This record gives sequence, structure tokens and C-alpha cells, in this order.
Amino acid sequence: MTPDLFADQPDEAAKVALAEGAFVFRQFASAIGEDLLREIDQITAVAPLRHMKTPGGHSMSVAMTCCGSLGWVTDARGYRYQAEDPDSGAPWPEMPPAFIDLARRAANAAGYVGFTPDACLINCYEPGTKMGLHQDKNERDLSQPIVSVSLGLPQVFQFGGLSRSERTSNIPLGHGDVVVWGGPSRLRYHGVLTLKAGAHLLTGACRYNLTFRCAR
Ligand code: MD6
Ligand code: FE
Repeated sequence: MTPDLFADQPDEAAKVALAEGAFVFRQFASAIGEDLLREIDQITAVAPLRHMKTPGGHSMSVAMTCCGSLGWVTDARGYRYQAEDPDSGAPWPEMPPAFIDLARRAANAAGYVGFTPDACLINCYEPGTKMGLHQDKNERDLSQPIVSVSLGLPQVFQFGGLSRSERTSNIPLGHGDVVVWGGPSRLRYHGVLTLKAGAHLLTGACRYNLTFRCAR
């Protein structure tokens, strides 16, 4: 490959298609990983990670918080987006410009121009935790994609079809990998397998996942 083959499309080099409208961008965020983790520390100082309760009353194994004008919450009343952190009653911390810029560049590289996220969920997985197959469908405008950024320990992402029973592909995600799904893939079932024990240089025994959505 000549060095300038992708000169005006730097994001094309590590783009892997998962399905129509769904892509993994390997290492897309690795150069700014430490900046993103510093922002996460500042956000969690104000809006701490917590184990939310599902509508069924179970505590989620994944610790979550949010930033942006809307945050995703779950409790006995159901799943929804709201402008305030339910623990403090205060607005969620602002979405850092570096987050917005990253989400927009990844969406663009996947062909979704003009993506402007208003909600970012921050998940912290510890060894032994997972997220079962689900659809992201609480957002109003399903023409907007989901942008998902992995930081820290590697974890296997499962990407399935539009029904829960369809077979899934297992995609190992490492530090800095970004997945974008939208268009005909927007409502595909997905999840992550149980996180294996490990120690990452930047995050220790944890994997962070940032998911960017347009929820309004
Ligand atoms: C992941 N996360 O951690 C995939 N969905 O790679 C999700 O699918 C997800 O982290 C809804 C809410 C939070 C999430
Ligand atoms: Fe999801």
C-alpha cells in the first residue's frame, strides 16, 4: 500500500464492515485515549458511576453514568432519557468537545454526516460483568446512528440481527476501537460477553464504553 493512498481519507484504512450500515474502526480513538479517560474522571467526579436498577428490580452489573443534555436512566418506572441525574437532581455534566468531535468523525467515516450526539452513556465493566443482547431503541430519531467507543481492557462485542434469535458475530474490541451502527442496522441486537480479568495500562481492571446517541 502506498503511504498516500488514504491520505485524504485517513479514517478508511482500518474500517471493517460488520453489516450494511455497521462498521468497526480499529484504533480510531487510541491516540486520544488518555484525553478521553481524563474527561471520564472529571465527569464521574460530578456524576459518579452507579449500578442502576432495571424495571424488573435487578441491579445492573455494569456501572453507568452519563454526560450531555440527556442521560439514559433505568429504574422501577422503566427506561428513558432525562436531563437530570436522578441521584443528584442536577443536569448531567456537559459533553466534552473532544467527545462530540470524536463521535462526529466516526459517524462521518461510516457515512452518517451531521451526527450531533446529545447523550453519551459511560459504562464501566469490571471483570465478570457483561451486557446481554438488547436493542438501543429508546431514542426518538432512529435515522441517527449509535457510536460506541471502547477504552481499556478488551471485551467481545456480540452483533446480531433484527430479532433476538438471529445468529450473532463475536467481535473482539480493544482500546480505541469504535463501532458505528445505523441505517438498516440501527436496531440490530448487540451486547458484550463477560469481561475477562486483566490489567490495562490506562484503566486497570476495567473497560469503559462510551455510547453516543442522538436521543432528543
Ligand atoms: C459495549 N454497549 O459496551 C456495548 N447499550 O460495547 C452497549 O450496547 C450499550 O453500553 C446501551 C447502553 C449502554 C451500552
Ligand atoms: Fe446497546
